[in-house]
Amino acid sequence: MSHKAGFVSIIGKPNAGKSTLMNALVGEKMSIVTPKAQTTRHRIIGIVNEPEYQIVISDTPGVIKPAYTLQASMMNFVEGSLIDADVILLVTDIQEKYDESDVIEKLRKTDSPVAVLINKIDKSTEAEVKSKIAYWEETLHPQAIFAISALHEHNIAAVMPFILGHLPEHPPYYEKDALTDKNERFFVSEIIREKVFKLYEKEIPYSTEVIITAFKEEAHINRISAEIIVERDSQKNIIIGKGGSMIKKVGTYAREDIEEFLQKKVFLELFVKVIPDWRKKDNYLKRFGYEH
Ligand SMILES: Nc1nc2c(ncn2[C@@H]2O[C@H](COP(=O)(O)OP(=O)(O)OP(=O)(O)O)[C@@H](O)[C@H]2O)c(=O)[nH]1
Ligand SMILES: [Mg+2]
Repeated sequence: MSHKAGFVSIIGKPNAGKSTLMNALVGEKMSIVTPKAQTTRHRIIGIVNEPEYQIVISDTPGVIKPAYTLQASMMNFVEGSLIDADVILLVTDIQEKYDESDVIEKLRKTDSPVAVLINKIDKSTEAEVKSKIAYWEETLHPQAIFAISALHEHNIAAVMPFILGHLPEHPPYYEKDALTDKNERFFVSEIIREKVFKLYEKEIPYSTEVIITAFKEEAHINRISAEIIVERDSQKNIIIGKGGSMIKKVGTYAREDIEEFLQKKVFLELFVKVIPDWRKKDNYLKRFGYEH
C-alpha cells in the first residue's frame, strides 16, 4: 500500500493563532495557548496518523526581531522547521498589520508550497476577508489561501486536503502511534508556563522559565516538583504574591490540567528561583533546552 509522509511548518507573527491551529489540526492540546504574544518558545511537533499517511506538524514561535539570546534561539526553531518543511502554513491574524516583512522574506526564500491562513475571521467582516485575500494574493502568490477561525475550527477541514495534496510518497518518520517527539515532563512544564502567562502581567511571563526537578510515578499518583525561574528578587515576590496567594493559584490551575493530561492524580510542588539574566546566558539556555 502506498504511504504519504511529510513535514508541515506553521509559521507567522506572535499571537496569530498558530498554536490554536496546531491543536485543531492534531485534535489534541499539544501547544499551550494564551492571549499574550510569544507564548510558544520551542518547535512543538504534533503528529497526525492515518493508515495511508503521517503528517508531522510543527508549531513554532512567532517571528520577531530577537532582542536577547532566548529570542534568537526561538528564531532558530522557526528556521529549523522551514528547512524540513514539505508544506508551509503561514498563519496571519486578519487584524494584523504586515508593515514589516520578516515572515514574507523567509517565505520568498523557500521552494516549499505555501498556504496563507487568514485567521480570526470570526472577528471581522466579509469585506475585510475579501480585501485580505486580495492583499495576500498580490504580496505572496501562495498556492492557496484559506479564511479560517482556528478557535472555532471554522474552515479547518479544507486545510487537510491541501496538505495531503503536497505530501510526498514516503514511509512514516515516526512510530505510527506517536503523537509528538517530546516527553511528558516537557508538556507538564509547558502547562505550568501557560498558567504563568495567563496569571501575571508585563515582563513577568517573559522573565520566567519552568523546570521540572522531580517526576515520581507512583501507582495512583505522580509527585511532581517544578521550579519557576525568574530573573530578579522583585519578580520572585510577584510570582509568590501576598502570603503565597498567587503561586497557589498557579499550582491549582496547573495541577488540574496536568491531571487531565496525564489521566492520573498529581501532587504538584512549586518553588521559585532567581537566576539573574538567564535569558541572555548561553549555559542556562542550553540547560533549559534552547538551541543556539
Ligand atoms: N477570536 C479568535 N481568537 C483566536 C483565534 N485563534 C486564536 N485565537 C486567540 O488568539 C490568541 C493567541 O493564540 P495562539 O494560538 O496562542 O497564538 P500563537 O500564534 O501560537 O502565538 P505565539 O505562540 O505567542 O506566537 C489566543 O487568545 C487565542 O485564543 C480565532 O480564530 N478567533
Ligand atoms: Mg503559539
